[in-house]
Amino acid sequence: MTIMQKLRRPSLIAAALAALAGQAAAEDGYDLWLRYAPEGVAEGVSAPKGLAFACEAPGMLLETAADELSRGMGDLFGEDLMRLDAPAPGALLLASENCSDRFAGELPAEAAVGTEGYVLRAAEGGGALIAARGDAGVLYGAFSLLRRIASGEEMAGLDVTERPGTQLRVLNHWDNLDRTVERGYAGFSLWDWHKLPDYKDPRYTDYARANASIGINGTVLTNVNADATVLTAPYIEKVAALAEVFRPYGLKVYLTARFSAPVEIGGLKTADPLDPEVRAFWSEKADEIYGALPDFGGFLVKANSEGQPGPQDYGRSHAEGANMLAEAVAPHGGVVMWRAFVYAAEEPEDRVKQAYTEFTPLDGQFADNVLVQVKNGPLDFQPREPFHPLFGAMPETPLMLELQITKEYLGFATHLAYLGPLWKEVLAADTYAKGEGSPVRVVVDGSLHDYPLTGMAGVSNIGTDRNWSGSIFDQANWYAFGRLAWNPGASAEAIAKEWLALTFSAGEEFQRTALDMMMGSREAVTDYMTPLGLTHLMATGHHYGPGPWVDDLGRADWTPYYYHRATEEAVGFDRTGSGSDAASQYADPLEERFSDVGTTPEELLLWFHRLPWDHEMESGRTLWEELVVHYDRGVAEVEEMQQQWASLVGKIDEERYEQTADFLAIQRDEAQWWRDASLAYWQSVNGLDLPAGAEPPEHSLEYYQALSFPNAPGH
Ligand code: BDP
Repeated sequence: MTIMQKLRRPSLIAAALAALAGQAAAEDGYDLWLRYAPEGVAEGVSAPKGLAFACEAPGMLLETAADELSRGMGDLFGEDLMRLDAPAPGALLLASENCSDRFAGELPAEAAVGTEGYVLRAAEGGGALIAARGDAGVLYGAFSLLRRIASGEEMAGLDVTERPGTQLRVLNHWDNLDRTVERGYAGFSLWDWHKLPDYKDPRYTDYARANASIGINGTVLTNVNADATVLTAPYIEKVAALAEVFRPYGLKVYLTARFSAPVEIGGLKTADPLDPEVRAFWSEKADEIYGALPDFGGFLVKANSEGQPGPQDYGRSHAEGANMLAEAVAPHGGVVMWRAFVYAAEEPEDRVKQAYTEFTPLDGQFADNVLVQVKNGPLDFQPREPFHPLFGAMPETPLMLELQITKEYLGFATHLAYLGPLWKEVLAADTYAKGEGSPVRVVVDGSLHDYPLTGMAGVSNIGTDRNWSGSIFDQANWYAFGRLAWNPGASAEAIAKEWLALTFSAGEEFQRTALDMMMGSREAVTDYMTPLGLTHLMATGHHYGPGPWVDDLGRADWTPYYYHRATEEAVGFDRTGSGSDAASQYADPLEERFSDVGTTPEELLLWFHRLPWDHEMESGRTLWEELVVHYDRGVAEVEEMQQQWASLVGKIDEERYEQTADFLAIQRDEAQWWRDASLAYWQSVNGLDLPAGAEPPEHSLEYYQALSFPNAPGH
């Protein structure tokens, strides 16, 4: 690479200047995992000798694939990738069903790659073939090739066939039209509604690239706590402008539909889904939207949950509500993602039982283009929950898995918590729906029940922060969501490794140490926040910090007390037959396993059981002593992460190093706060001394109770 070639790229200029100054180049995280750093490339791998299409008139997605390859290879090798008129030795060849008239080989079989999968194969002279049925497959294949080269894979013998494990791989933005983001810790919403449709921020393109690079093919732009305004004509124009930017990246746009929109913006007196005028409103609205953006994906709906309007306001069922919207979008090929995150306003039964109770009787009643979107656990994105019992219990209804990428309950943006292990725990959990070997993964990928539609949704952690996600390590959660939605069978560790290689391109010691930090991080959070199956102990409203003492909110099931029920004698929620019997919503042998203290995994103990403080644990310690051990371990784990990170100083750029170090210091203090406040509270209830050697809480319970954070983000 000549100096002139190097200097054509701003990132290389910065790198060159930094190298002159004897330090690693400053990076602010904007480039995510798409940095394409030359130092990541394996020895002996060289730049392809140009790029050719297998046809004369490539479609839009193929053009994007070629642009991305040019950009990526240019960064990786410092040489421009020439566009060739015809296939040539050593060059990349892009071929799909729509683009193969100059292609002598065979396209991959539809059964092997579907419409979005691809084949990558090394070709003579250092070239490669990227072949697919659909054009989107070529785009994903292009990103895959770049990812492999950038993370140091050898290219000789490259022979990969991939096909996504789910069809709808969708981000859910909880973004409001005023640009605040519900549960957002990374600044404001990216969508600058006021300047749209005339001004299209270049960042929208970067957003679309990042998603396409990890296989995400849909984005719900608006909050599930929806505002009908987004369905009015001026906003539809704005939405269409965003869709236009996203289209070349295969990213479809979806919107949340406020169920009462017919009343709020349609001038009707009712939103009853069986009312002919209401049905006409929605079908005209769908026609209007599809007129502006013909590839609109469809609607996501939160109905009759936490005060949102819904079909039950008119005595209709969730199925009747969903089917009405489904009918409106069906002629255009749209879908409805109907959320199962429901619990009744009047609290008739254990909150974690209600979604199952409401939805299982509706199995088989939903229209063909409806998916029911189910959170990973039956409560609400806690650091640990058992998997949601609806998985496996609705064989006739495509269920989508909803994960929360933003860390509402895991320390916001400052706590380092890699969520891959949490999500894998859910995907790997056996539902026993068809006997042993029926994990959530095969429900979600559709293979267990032959679902015609499949999908995974991730509640976005993206905002206007320069680094997109609020912290560098939170980018890994966006990345892992995309990679798992593409391949729910992938390992969390493999994904973390890949992300680290792409994000830092640092040496082996860095990768090993950072990987170790990531892999233990979620368990650390569970230890210092909600050990042994305790849950929902966060402070009220904003969920920042501990609030286990709160017992007097508008409704009991919003209070931490509802979930732990601690008294002088015992702690935990009895969900066995002698209690709420939530355990019975799980198939055998899980029901039995969770109903018996002796066979319930300790990590879920107090989720299913109410036990005396002196209950004997596997370790021989009492429950109380064991809780203290977990809290202390959580704090110690964060301290260890701090030391591990400190050992990496100088191995990466200063900017990302320093921010992470500062955030780890915040996390350490907050882990201590969680531990101390929790122990102070439990002691006030159980009257027990701390086990010998345990440090007393730094402050009194009253001190922790008096802390208030009126401006905590995301609320
Ligand atoms: C809870 C959030 C709330 C969301 C709700 C939901 O606290 O902001 O609106 O989930 O998923 O976790 O609808």
